[in-house]
Amino acid sequence: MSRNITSIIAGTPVAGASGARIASTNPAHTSEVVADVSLGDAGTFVAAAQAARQAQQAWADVPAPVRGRSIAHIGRVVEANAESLARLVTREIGKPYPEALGEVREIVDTCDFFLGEGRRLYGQTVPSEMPDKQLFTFRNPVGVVSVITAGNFPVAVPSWYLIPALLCGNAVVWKPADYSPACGAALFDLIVHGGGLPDGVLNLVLADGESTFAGLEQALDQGLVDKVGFTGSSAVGSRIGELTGRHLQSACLELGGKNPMVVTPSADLDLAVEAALFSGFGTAGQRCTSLGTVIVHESVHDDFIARFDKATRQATVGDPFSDVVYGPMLDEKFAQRYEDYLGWVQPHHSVLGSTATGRITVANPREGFTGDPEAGIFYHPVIVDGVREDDAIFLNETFGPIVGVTTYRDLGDAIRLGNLPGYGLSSSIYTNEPAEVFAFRRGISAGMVSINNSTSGAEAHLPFGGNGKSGNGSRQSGVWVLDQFTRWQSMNWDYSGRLQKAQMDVTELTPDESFRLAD
Ligand code: UN1
Repeated sequence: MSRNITSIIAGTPVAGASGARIASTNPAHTSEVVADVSLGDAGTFVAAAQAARQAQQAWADVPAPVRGRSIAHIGRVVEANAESLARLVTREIGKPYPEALGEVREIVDTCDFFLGEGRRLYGQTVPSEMPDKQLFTFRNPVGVVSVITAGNFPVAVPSWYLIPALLCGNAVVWKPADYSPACGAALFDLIVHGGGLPDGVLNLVLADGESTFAGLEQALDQGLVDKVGFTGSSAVGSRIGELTGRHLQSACLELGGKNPMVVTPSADLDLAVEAALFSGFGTAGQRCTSLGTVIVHESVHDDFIARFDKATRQATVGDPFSDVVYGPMLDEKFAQRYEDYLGWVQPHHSVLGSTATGRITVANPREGFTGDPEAGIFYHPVIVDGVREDDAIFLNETFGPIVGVTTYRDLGDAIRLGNLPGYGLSSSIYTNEPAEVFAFRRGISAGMVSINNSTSGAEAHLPFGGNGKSGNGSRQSGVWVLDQFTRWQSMNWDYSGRLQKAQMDVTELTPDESFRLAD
């Protein structure tokens, strides 16, 4: 069944399409239309920001514990709709159904965390330098938050922004990816209906990237947006950072990754191979936390690569509603970009993991494929061994089912290689040596470090985010994200009945620093 969807501003669907009309299709069966979409334009974005601006103060006036109750209800309604939302995720972006259910679970986890935060949102009472004076801190909402998200996690990652932003008393304009609009509309409905949100507190804008950017620029110029959250490529993230910087704002940026996995001589190789398979090829390698390069000690390289090759050849690829390691690419545009990355394979590399490379078709088959490869956008998994540190494939994010392998001699060099591409999102080390664990943790530039675990699969209440090309140091999730969606206000209250001047009217004690104990 296909649905018609459009932007929703102040509770009202926007009639007509000022942008294009597009069809969102199922990447596992590209002839199946999931939704007919009326895109808006830059003006739609600005109108949504105006509606948010109008609704924000009244929402901030709702007591935080009541907003927390709203989040609690959203969690329960998402849970009650988990299977139908997960089915939609699988249909619209091709994520295997058990993973899609996990993605929905991540929204529920986020709601479960923040429902209680409505009763905390703690400020502090702080002692003053002076008598009869008291100091306090308060968290204030930022105002209007614009959230622009990718479609590889079309509902979980948006919830990391939307749920805490709403809980903190902000109004929101959300622009989901243009290849996952149906998932966007479904999550929008669950949040608005489930949470009982007043009109305009959450607004949905469906638009292409360039119109969104133009709309965001206009809304910032008009003073309608106070904070931007963006998940997507490093290239677009740096444009957004530049734009928000001009308005003296710092965006919350969650960008790409070239996530390393170091496999040391003491590693349990079977465990490392299982993790490399899941983090390299799960979600067809299209997570920002997907494995980029395995950096394996030269003494275990041959053994590791033989096992990794075998496991990858045996992995089932195909219909995301059946039992597969991964399904199709998210959308044709990712397939095209992925073909470019395949062009980075050089004669000095050895290619492993499948019977062929490139698109899986009847003429270019994958052994054990489930379903009809020609119906969708499916690609062979690729392991590229013998990667060198100046190879394009080593230095750049390659969103898709491709994993590089290189070797190292001492751990310092493995850490250097892990940091070399200049990203810094996630990382992993397989070792049974505690000293190696802590040396790696200290040396690696990534915001997230896994020990004997995959680079992907972060839990929803630990700080999530990266450094370098992966982001500007902002962190999402847990209590840490509250600093993105609130601003600290400090207050001092002098009830002494006189003007007590800070630093000047402070009582001095008379310490004797020359005092020594008698021997
Ligand atoms: C992303 O790909 O943008 O840690 C986020 C993970 C998921 C989130 C990935 N929980 O792999």
